[in-house]
Amino acid sequence: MKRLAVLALSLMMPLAASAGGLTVSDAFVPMAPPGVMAHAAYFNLTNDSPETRRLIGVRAEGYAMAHLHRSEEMGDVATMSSVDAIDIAPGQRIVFTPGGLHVMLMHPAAKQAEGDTVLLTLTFANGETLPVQVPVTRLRHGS
Ligand SMILES: [Cu+2]
Repeated sequence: MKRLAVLALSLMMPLAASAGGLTVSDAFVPMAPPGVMAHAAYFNLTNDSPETRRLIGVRAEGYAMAHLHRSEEMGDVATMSSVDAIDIAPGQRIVFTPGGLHVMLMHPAAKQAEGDTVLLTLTFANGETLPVQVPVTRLRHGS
């Protein structure tokens, strides 16, 4: 039984994508609640290169818009603001997580189902792009 559990876990592990010393791992997109036209993508972004890299934007296939956002709580009120750029120092890992940094996905062309993937393309100030296939998961994963 233990072996089966390990196999199931490895099948669920999201694939990592990397380019030029930048690696995206543990990426997931919780499904949008019914009737909601926006949801978010989360992942870890690690810089193993010797230079600071600057994330300046993101595209998402199948969505009219995708933006870098940061959630903040002001007392009882949760707010989001857009983020123009994120610097990732050599050796640094930036964590996109519920309640913090996230990629806002707006106006999907089609409803997502669990097991679908969303192609995100991260764009950097030096012109580099990093494509990553992000699995769609059940609501509230990790939150
Ligand atoms: Cu947002």
